[in-house]
Amino acid sequence: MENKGKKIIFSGIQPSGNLHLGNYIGAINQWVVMQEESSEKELIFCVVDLHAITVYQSSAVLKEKILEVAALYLACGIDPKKSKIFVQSENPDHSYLAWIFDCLTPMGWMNRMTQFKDKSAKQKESTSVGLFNYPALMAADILLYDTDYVPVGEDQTQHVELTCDIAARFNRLYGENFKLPKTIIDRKAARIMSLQNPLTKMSKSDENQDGVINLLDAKDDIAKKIKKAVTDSGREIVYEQDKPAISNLLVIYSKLSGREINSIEEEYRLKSYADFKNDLAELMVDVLSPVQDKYREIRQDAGYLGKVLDEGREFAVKKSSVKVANVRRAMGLGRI
Ligand code: AQP
Repeated sequence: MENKGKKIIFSGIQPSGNLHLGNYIGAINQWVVMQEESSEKELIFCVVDLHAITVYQSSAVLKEKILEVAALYLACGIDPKKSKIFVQSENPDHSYLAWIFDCLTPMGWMNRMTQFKDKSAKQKESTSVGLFNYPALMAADILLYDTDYVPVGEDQTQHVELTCDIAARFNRLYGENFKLPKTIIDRKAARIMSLQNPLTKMSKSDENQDGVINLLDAKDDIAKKIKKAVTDSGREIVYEQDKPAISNLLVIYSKLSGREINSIEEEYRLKSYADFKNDLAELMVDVLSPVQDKYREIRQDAGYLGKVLDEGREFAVKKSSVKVANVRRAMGLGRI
């Protein structure tokens, strides 16, 4: 294999809406750190559009969001010389292997997935079979590339555990074909919460967009959203369990500035919420402005983005086609 000895890292984000501060702090920023840490890794970042359609997406919007997400990966610092970026649906091996995993996965395993319970509760009658089967597609994404590590937020660990169960079951039934991946969870990585309801996570699909800072939000919108952010009773700017709103803002401040929370608490000990919020809005604009400038530059050069995604797809297909051929051979599928 080309990258013998290199550890493979795979992750992705759904183009199901606007990328937000949670995706940046909880995912992309960590990918960039990993990318810069060492060259002994092969990093693969996918725009997981097949996952996005587990919930209805308008075709015109989806088309645009796919390019937006890919361009934002680059604008946030993913370097195509060091990492691969591709669009999931451009490699049909993902859905091919997902079907095989659907057939291999007992309903009971899927029934245990808490994310399905949460998301289907919101979708009600329109909940799709695809949303239920989502973890089988995620298992295919990961296992196609002999992934060693999957950097994810805590909400995704159950899916990676299921991926290992599916891989182990396949290996038991048909022989060793899949490597069992591990999750990388940065314990210090925060779960960024909605600015309007600090008990729910910041989410693309949140109906109340005042609670969500999008990476491409205009300067004034950022300032307005921070100003409107709910706060807790009392006036102290401290990180405490019974102060979820101000704690969330402190975590965001800390993640964007690289400073420890207690040093921020100390700085604002005698200051007001308004002072703190003004400074946080300014910090956010300082961090997001260069990302937005870079994003605009990338979108103006469609040829460059196309080339990055073509190269990513070629890399992905080359690797996954070998895996799928082995799987077909192992299972007796077709005339291979
Ligand atoms: N609020 C968050 N805080 C920290 N990390 C987050 N992630 C998402 N939201 C937060 C991390 O981003 C990665 C990609 O997530 P995704 O877009 O594939 O799926 P999601 O977690 O379902 O994201 P959303 O925004 O909530 O999308 P919708 O509303 O479409 O369901 C993951 O690593 C995730 O942990």
